[in-house]
Amino acid sequence: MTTHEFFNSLWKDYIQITPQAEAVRQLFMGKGEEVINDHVAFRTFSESPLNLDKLQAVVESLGYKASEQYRFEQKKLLAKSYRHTEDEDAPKLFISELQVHELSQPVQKILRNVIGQIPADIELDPSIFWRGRLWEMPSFAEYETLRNESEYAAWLTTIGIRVNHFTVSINKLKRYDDIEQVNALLKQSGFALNSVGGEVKGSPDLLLEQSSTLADKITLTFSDGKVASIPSCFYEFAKRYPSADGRIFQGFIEGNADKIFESTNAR
Ligand code: OOG
Ligand code: NI
Repeated sequence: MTTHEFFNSLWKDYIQITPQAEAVRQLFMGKGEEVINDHVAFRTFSESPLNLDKLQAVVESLGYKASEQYRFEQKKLLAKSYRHTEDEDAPKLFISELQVHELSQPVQKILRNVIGQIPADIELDPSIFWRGRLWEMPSFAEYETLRNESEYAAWLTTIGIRVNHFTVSINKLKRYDDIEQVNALLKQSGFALNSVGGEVKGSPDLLLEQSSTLADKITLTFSDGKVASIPSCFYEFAKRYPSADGRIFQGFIEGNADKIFESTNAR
């Protein structure tokens, strides 16, 4: 599978549950811009047949190589970023993993039931990223238990292993080269932004500025029959700056990422 085919399949899956993403793309195209994506992100469970190491093997088969590791103590996450070894223009990947053993006993019990439904010998190929949820929906009470402790656990349990955001590269836009301008355009067009810690995360000094929309909502039926509207996925915008050696910074910033995760919080 080529990277082009990979991202096409991800995009198709993503816009099915995130209609705002196609609307954002159309908005920029209507302004004469070409939308080039900087990175996409995935989330997964530790101690599962789909843990970070397993997903890493899949992205390696696509030509990606791990570049950096990140830790989010409060959110109980580990994450790694990946860059393509040959195609410099291929979007980067950011994969995070929930550290199941660090959560409370009641939450671990719910998650171990979910993880137990994933076949141990599940076929690991790139379609793992758009096969959807591979387990039954939790009950609404279980969802609330997860959410009270970890919004990430609640999101991952209901949405599954699939791309949770694409990211417009502001560097590649012709007219909108300032993140404030991008945010103003989005707000004028009716998109709600994630304002956790301010609408702009990061700074030129940190070599990375980011903003994101609030996730769309989808209506799902829980295992007890309860129907509720819950967060799906969002769109991100990133502007990168050159570091001292003159090269554009290609990493991620923990303090920024910590807030971007909250774009899928249920409100
Ligand atoms: C990933 C959040 C981090 C970034 O660019 O720092 C991130 C997520 O929400 O799963 O995307
Ligand atoms: Ni991101």
